[in-house]
Amino acid sequence: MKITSATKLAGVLMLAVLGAAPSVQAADAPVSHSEDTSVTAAQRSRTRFADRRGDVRKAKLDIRGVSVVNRPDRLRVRVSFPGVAETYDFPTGAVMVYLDTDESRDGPEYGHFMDFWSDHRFAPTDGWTEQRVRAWSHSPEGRCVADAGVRSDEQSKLRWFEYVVLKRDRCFEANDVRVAVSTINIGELRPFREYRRPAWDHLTSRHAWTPWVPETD
Ligand SMILES: [Ca+2]
Ligand SMILES: [Ca+2]
Repeated sequence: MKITSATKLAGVLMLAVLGAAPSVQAADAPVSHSEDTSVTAAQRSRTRFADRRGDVRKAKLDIRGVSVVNRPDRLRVRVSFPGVAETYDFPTGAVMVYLDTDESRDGPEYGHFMDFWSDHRFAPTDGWTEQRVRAWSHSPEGRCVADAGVRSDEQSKLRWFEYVVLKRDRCFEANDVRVAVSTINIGELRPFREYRRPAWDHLTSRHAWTPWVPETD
């Protein structure tokens, strides 16, 4: 019974996560890989970074690659995984996407932080630590919250998650960026169990930055 309730709750929470920023999702046309003629400007300007396959004990959050689309109006960071057979067969754990926007300051300035079955937060950082601030907080709803959202592959089979943030004065302001990505897998939801040790994966290595990705039209 406990698992059934948890699963239902998880579904509701996940919908809340995916529906957190409808304005962002509605503005992004679905990405199609089917025909060359359907390639969008965003795809042409996508910069890809690869990570080794199978370099983590648990497969679900094995980072396969990260791509970045850095446009004047928004930043999109897509993290790709192996995928699962069943919709919402997600692990418990988290994805962290750190953003460096200022080379003169050590470490990231911002990050997307997504806990599976819980919530997604965009926040400034202090060093590599999330600093929740009112502007980006959901309670009370901050003035910048609607700018950051999450998308996933159409069938929610953990093939990729994309973290989007709009560029806006006094919210997220950036030109060139670089990213660092980490995942932590702490267990399974169905049936529920926690691993004795969490499984970490990083884009190449912990706190390693990609090269700078210039802003392009
Ligand atoms: Ca990997
Ligand atoms: Ca920095």
